Amino acid sequence: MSTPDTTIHPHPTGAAASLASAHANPVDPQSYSTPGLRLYGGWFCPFVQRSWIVLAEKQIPYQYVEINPYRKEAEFLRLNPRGLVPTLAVVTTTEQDGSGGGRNEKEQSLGESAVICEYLDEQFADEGVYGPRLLPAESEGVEAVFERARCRLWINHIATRIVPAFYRLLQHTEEKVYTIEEARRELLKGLREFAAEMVRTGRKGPWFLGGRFSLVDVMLAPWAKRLFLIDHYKPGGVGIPGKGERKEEEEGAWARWDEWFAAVVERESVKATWSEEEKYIEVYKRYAEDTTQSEVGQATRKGRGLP
Ligand SMILES: N[C@@H](CCC(=O)N[C@@H](CS)C(=O)NCC(=O)O)C(=O)O
Repeated sequence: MSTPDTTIHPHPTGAAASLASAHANPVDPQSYSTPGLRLYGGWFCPFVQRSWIVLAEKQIPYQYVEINPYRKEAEFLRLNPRGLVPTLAVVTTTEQDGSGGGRNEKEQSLGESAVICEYLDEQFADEGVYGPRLLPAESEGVEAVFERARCRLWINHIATRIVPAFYRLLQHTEEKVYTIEEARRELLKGLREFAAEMVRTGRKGPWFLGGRFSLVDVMLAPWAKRLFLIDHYKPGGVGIPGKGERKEEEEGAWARWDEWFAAVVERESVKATWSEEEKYIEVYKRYAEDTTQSEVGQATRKGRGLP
């Protein structure tokens, strides 16, 4: 069936095009002690960008395969019956019993961006090779275990407060039972609460954990990068108050938001996984006009939880 979604621009552009072409070839799992990875992605998709950022951050070997998830092709559905990107195919190899060096290959797959990101951080944990862990690890001590739980709490805040509010505002039309102001207030509240948590901990450094970049930053970065679409399409835009327009009690949180946002848009892995801005404007028109048939779009329209 042809929908506004099946005809979208077919491949990444800009920096993301260079990154995709640098990762066009399959990884030979025989040559690694770690699994061989294939990321099925869509250049436009913020959930995909999360996984792509983690692969880039940790310099993990992988193959990038661009697909249109709205077409639900058979090979893709075989890997992920839910038919959503990101989907990560994972090839592991094991020694063949009693043979002279032969290896067996096994392919499995994972969906769900947050699950994929945690899997990558745990599987590629050697800090000497893959850099700092993106979630505090048990080996860092008892404080780190608590910090990891706090990270998950705020990853949950992003998933349940910020991301749904982003789509409610972007898909707002005159026919909705809620007003654009209500949608805007909801998104601003989610962002402000996130920033207020960073103020509360009082850490130096731009990231959620202060000096250390983490999965919390990764989880929100793709929607932070896409806020400009709301400014482009919706009257009044996101409405983050500018300096001098802020209520006194909110000044600290918005200043902290500015600091986090400035750092996130300059992060190499975020820039490297980003296509040309005009292409996002084009591809998100169907959200702004509320004609998308995507699962996210339909769930938002029906007031249900996101897929
Ligand atoms: N909860 C999923 C959501 C993934 C998702 O909705 N991806 C969209 C693209 S942005 C998709 O594959 N849509 C296909 C469809 O709606 O049919 C995740 O975090 O990975």
